[in-house]
Amino acid sequence: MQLIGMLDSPYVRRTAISLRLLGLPFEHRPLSVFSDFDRFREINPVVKAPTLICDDGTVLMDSSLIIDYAEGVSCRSLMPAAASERVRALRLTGLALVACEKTVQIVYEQNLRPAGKQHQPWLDRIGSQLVAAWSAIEQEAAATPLSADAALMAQADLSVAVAWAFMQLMLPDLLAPDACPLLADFSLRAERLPAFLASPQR
Ligand SMILES: N[C@@H](CCC(=O)N[C@@H](CS)C(=O)NCC(=O)O)C(=O)O
Repeated sequence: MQLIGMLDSPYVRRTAISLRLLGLPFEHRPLSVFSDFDRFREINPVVKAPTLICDDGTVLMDSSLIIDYAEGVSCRSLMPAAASERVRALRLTGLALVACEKTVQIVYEQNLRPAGKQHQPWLDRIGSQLVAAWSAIEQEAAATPLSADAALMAQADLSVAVAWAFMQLMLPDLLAPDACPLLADFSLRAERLPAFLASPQR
């Protein structure tokens, strides 16, 4: 299978890390949805990263759907089976995906829209949603620690780690360094894991 997209996309990176943790070999083709738009469009006309080309040629997109497919192929899961752990994992993964989405929205608003056409109330709104997501994740981490153990790392843990590193890379001034101490420490430990080192965001 081939994974298409740049690892500076948190969606591509969470997919790459998931594939590695599931033990699935894949070829990574780091095409940009911007600078490689035409080449990307030849593979997937809707130009979404990540895109996965399955071994039978089927083209999939959306990180969560690709991970769902990969779990089926590998007969393994990065989600806990027990109901109470699973609901926590779903909540954390959802919060991490919101954090990714709001970071991307801010970056697109600031980088793609001409300065005079940027809408500050919209930027303020998505900034507040992003801060709320990190605040909720920090609270969850205080209640039950996230796992940066290679053998125990699950979808919620890796999605939070990827989202945090992406936000730090793109919007380093958004949160004060000590705003989320548990997440900052967790991120340092997660980024040392082999699956993360093999999927660098830059
Ligand atoms: N919900 C999707 C979001 C993917 C996404 O928005 N990817 C961005 C790159 S970070 C993209 O493809 N942007 C180009 C576009 O939307 O036109 C997922 O989980 O994969």
